Amino acid sequence: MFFCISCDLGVGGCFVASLLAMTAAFINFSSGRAEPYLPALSLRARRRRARQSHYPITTIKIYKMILASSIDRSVLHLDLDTFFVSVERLRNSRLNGKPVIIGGMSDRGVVSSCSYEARKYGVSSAMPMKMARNMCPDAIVIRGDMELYSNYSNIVTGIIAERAPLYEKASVDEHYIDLTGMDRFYGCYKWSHELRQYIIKETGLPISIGLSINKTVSKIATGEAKPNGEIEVQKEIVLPFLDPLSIRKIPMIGQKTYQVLRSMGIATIYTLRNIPVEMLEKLMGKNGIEMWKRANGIDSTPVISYSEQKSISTEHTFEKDTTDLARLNQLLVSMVEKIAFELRKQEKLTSCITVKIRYSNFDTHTLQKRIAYTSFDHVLADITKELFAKLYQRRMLIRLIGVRFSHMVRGVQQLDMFDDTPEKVSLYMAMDRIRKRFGRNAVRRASGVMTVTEREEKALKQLENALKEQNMMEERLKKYMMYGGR
Ligand code: DCP
Ligand code: MG
Repeated sequence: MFFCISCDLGVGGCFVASLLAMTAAFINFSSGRAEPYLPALSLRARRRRARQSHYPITTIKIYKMILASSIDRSVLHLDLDTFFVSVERLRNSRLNGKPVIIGGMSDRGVVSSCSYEARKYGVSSAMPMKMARNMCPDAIVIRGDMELYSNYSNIVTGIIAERAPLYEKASVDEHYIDLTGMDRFYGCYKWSHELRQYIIKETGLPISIGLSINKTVSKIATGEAKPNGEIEVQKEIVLPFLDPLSIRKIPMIGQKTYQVLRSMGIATIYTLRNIPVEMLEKLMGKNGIEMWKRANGIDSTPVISYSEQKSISTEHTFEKDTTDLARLNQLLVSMVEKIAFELRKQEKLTSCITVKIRYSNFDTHTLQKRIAYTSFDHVLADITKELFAKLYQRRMLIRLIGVRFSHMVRGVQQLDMFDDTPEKVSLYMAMDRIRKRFGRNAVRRASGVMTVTEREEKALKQLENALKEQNMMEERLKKYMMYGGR
């Protein structure tokens, strides 16, 4: 059966059709698999063409992906509904049923979370607060409390950790659980339903879940289950479930990609998955292939256990052991700056800092603290210095210091910007842009940078050490000469 792609209505509808015609590669979907079909060409010409083009290679790769993805998996995705708003409603029931917006209070702040009642007016997260207030003048605007939200986030994680065989904390309010194989003992859906009920009962927070064959489909299912619902998408109905949905529902499609695809007339997942993958590859490179796979319900990314989730750390061993507190604190700040920049680059937040000290006798001590989710230097540096002050009680010579951020989740900076001005957000963004372009040390916090005098002192010390070493060498050489090279 030949398949001719019908486009969703839209300005670029014809564009897709003409692009498809240009590629002259139609897809034979009769077997449910993508096979390049080259019409009206002799067998020889078709063979020659297949040899010249890279289509068959990509197609073979895709076959392999489809095969790999057919291994049965059960992945559960859980996402708390209007998380920050729901927590606020726990402590103030008068907010129930009302339009509520959480975020920076000033006009130049941004929306972090908003209730469904506010969403009806077009308010959405990451929207400038001024715009949100204009859209929904009756909304109750609340300054957020990241410490409180972090606590609730950790309570939910705790409940999941106690019960789930393998789970990943993806963001402050989002978890994945790998339930593969559980069906043999207990129905996956039954288990998921009971877990959801338990979370609601224990925390009072509404949460939605999606159960399916991989992370992408489960996450999309959760989105469809909201608010306060649950959906299971079994393997056989993955494509019919995805087909009518907007491409915007695919997690990796952001605003920009969405606009590009929409301008080409691609609106539904059905249309996207029926575009030849090679064309998407040409258009968007590797991302194009990834997008096509997701649209086809293919995603082999594993659920990464929380304990295996990467941490970021750095250490410094002193050339000469030290007790110089000013220097140690300075160094800690610059170490925090270095790894906090890395954190923001990865669009992550940390909720645990560990400071490590190794004394000159190699005794090693660490101290850690759980904190509210953040990625800001100024917050992290203060806590790091505080931990160091608690840890460094022995006044012995220090050989090494280290800082580590762990318990990381995906998230953006604005999460704890409630108290800060938008200027501070812009400052961070500007600093990171400069660092990305000119290197990590291009901008540094004054407290993490040595003064001219300190730098001169350091250089003098290094010179002294070098002279000492040279003198020692000369002494040894003299002795050697005296004893005739014996
Ligand atoms: N968040 C934020 N800024 C964003 C997106 C989210 O500060 N741009 C915060 C506030 C949210 C929380 O992260 O409460 C979780 O994000 P979600 O995308 O899950 O949004 P909600 O939980 O608010 O709503 P939903 O019911 O759609 O999950
Ligand atoms: Mg949520």
